[in-house]
Amino acid sequence: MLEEVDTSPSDKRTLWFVTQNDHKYQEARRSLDPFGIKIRKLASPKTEIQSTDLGDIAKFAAKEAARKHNRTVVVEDSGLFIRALNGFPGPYSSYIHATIGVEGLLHLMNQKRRREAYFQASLAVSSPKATSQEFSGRVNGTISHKSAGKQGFGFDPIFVPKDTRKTFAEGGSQFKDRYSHRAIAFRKLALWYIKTKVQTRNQFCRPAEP
Ligand code: ITT
Repeated sequence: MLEEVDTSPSDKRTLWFVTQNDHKYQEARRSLDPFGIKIRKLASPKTEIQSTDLGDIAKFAAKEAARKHNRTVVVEDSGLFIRALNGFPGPYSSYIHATIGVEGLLHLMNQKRRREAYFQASLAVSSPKATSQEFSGRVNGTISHKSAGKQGFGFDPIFVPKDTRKTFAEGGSQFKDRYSHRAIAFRKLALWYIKTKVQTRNQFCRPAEP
C-alpha cells in the first residue's frame, strides 16, 4: 500500500525510501538511526530498467520517483552474486527468490565446491532538481550447504558472511547490521547527508560581507 503522503513543511527535510520491502526499510532505518537521520517508507511501485549494473537500476528509479513524488528519495537495488554461477542471480535476485527460491538456488549449487558469493547494495539519492548521489556496500561470504535460520528475508538463510560461522538468518538483526552490504551503503549515505547538511547550514550562518 502507498504510504500516506505528507505535505507538511517538514516533509522537505525527510528522506523517503522508495521500497515495497519492509525488511530493507527496517534495516535502513536501523543503520541511519545512530546518525539521527530519519527516513520514511514510500511503498510506491518503481521502474526497474534492464541492466546488469545495480547502480544504474537504482539511479533511474530514484530520478523518476523524485520527480513523480516531488521530494527527495532514496532507492536501493541489491542482489546476491555467486561466483560458481558467474554472478547469478545478481540483478535478478528478487525474481529468482520469488520463483525458484532458496531451495532452488541451493539445488543449482549442488556439487559446487567453490561457494564464494557476495551481496551488493547500490543506493541512489535523488531530489526533483538535484543530480543524484550514489553509494554502495558489499559483503563477501559463502553459500551454505543447507538453509539455516529463520530471521531476515530473501537469501539470508544461505549466506554466511566471511570470517563468521552463521548465516544472516541465524545471526539476527544485530549480526546483520554489523556485516551487511545494506548497512555499509546506508552508513556511507549518512556521512554524506550529514556533511551536506552542515555545509548548507554554514552557508546561511556565514557573516555578511563588510
Ligand atoms: P524493492 O525493489 O521494493 O526495494 P525488492 O526486494 O524487490 O524490494 P530488489 O529489487 O533490490 O528489492 O531485490 C533484491 C533481492 O535480492 C531481494 O528481494 C532478495 O531476494 C535479495 N537480497 C538483497 N539483499 C538481501 C539481504 O540483505 N538479505 C537477503 N536477501 C537479499
